[in-house]
Amino acid sequence: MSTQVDGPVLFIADLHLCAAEVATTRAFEAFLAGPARQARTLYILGDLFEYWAGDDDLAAPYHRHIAKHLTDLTITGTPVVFLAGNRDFLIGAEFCAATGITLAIEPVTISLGGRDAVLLHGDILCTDDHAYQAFRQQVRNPVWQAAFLARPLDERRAIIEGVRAHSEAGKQQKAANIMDVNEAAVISAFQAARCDLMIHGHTHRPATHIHHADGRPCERWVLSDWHGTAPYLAWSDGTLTRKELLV
Ligand code: LP5
Ligand code: MN
Repeated sequence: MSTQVDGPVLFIADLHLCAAEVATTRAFEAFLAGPARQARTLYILGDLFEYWAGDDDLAAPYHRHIAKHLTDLTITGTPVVFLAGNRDFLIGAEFCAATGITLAIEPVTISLGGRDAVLLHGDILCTDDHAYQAFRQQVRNPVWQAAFLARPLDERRAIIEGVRAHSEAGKQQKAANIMDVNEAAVISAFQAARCDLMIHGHTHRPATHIHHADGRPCERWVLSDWHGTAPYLAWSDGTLTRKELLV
């Protein structure tokens, strides 16, 4: 086992892995066996899975398959840090133990060559989406989660399918700007983290934005979602670069 201390730091999000997405699954396998092997650390900023109903769902062959590929990476010495997304916040200790990844609670501040960067999934910044934020507050409550996880897996899957249908229908009615980040929430996040660099996913709007917090220019890098290729962000030698592994 070795740690790639001189390798790049990599960031990915919004893969939405599921058995039906064969090309994206292949892209993830190739990414883990390729660029991720050289990484100093791989940060997964949420929505690794299309949804996660609880760690007992690790018994599903597809989930075991993905877990095995993650384990193959962590045992060769690449640390993998996972921040929950709005679809896989029920990933817990059992999944982490099975794969060797580390669960971190957002916001996470890291140092990239001496420059602090704050990492988030991004959904918490979408404060204009009041219906979603109310939903989020409910399902992120540990008491609610314990009660939900106590239900049988089949029942949880059925409930999630209902929420997904509701969410997809609701998104058709919501204005696009409601589902993007709120400027004031972004500024507050920069101020709270006391840094001028932010990396997040969730919105599926890959772009680099400049904001001004307390008169300072601050960079916000939005990660790309995955559709059959492996788009990622790499930090190396003081520079962030968007890359994409084609499979
Ligand atoms: O994920 P994305 O980007 O498509 O949409 C999100 C918000 N939607 C969600 C829901 C997830 O996509 C699907 C559920 C994931 C499973 C989590 C595990 C366990 C949860 C158990 C729940 C009981 O997060 C969407 C945002 C969008 O991002 C952009 O930011 O708009 O938010 C919504 O659509 C939420 C609605 O606004 C409110 C939902 C109320 C739910 C009521 C359910 C009623 C039906 C129940 C039937 C049994
Ligand atoms: Mn998301």
